[in-house]
Amino acid sequence: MGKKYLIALHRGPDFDCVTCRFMIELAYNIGPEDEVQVVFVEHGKMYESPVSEDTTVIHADTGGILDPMQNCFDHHNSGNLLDEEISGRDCDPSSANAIFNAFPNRFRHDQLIQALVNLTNRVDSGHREQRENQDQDTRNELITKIRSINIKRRTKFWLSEFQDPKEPRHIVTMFYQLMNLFWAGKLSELQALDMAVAALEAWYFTNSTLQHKLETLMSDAELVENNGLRIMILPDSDLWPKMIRYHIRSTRRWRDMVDVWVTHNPKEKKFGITCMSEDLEHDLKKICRLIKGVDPNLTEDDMHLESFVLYVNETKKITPSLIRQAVLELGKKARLKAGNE
Ligand SMILES: [Mn+2]
Repeated sequence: MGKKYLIALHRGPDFDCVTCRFMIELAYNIGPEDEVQVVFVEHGKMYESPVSEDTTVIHADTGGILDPMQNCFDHHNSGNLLDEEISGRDCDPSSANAIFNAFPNRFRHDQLIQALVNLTNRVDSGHREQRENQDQDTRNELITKIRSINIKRRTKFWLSEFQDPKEPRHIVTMFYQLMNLFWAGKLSELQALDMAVAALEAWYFTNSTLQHKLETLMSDAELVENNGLRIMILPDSDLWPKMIRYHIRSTRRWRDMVDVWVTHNPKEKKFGITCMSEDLEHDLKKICRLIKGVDPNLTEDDMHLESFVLYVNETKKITPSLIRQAVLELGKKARLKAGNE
């Protein structure tokens, strides 16, 4: 049998509430068999109504108390009379940050959650400016989109429009648009919150799976050092080269380790090559010339540059070993150039 939870947040929820609601699910290991009820209370207040004995009541971003043992996570913890040292000390920048610190085993090594909490810390204090600076067109477009949604449908179903958010900051924008609809009386605050939480779930679960896939791919990669140029040849995969590039760039361990990397997608018969250096375009053009040098019959269609990745079609002549040879050649040329200067 599932467990019962009641999560109390403050009226007119902000993005901190969204992040807390999402992180509570991870921290308390809440599954689909469990029952979760979300209630909104006046700013700073506790939920006072009686609940059944088997219900765990969790307060986040309201209640004035920061006490993980009591399931209370409010960074505005000046009301915590039981613990005067805590109220005197610097408060957490957000309640999400307080939850993060309260569950080190769950969150400490989770880079995605760390990034989400950092974002929440920034927007929780500055979301007003963010709201004002939004591009009016994007805003209207989104509002029209949301209006066209049948709000009577079940949350996760009508979320399909937002199910593939690329980054949590897009969800921040989306959430405040939804809150504008709430203030205009077109959406309940629970609907706005649920949509944003579902979007966060989509972002988190897609990316944690992807992150795992990428890490596996990287650990199986071949790293060749040629005259100081570090080349990473990744195993065959159908992962999007742009995604791999983004992952390498945003992971320090990889970023400091690789200069050039090569992917091969045997299904689409395509190679992806990119450089991590600052002189990226120059380097990629050099690779273009090198590959053309090996196969002069190569046409424009066989090779194109897109979003910092050079794509090369696999043909009878353009084989994995040819690409390898061309990329290793780059190491030699780089050394020569350095020697001349
Ligand atoms: Mn708040």
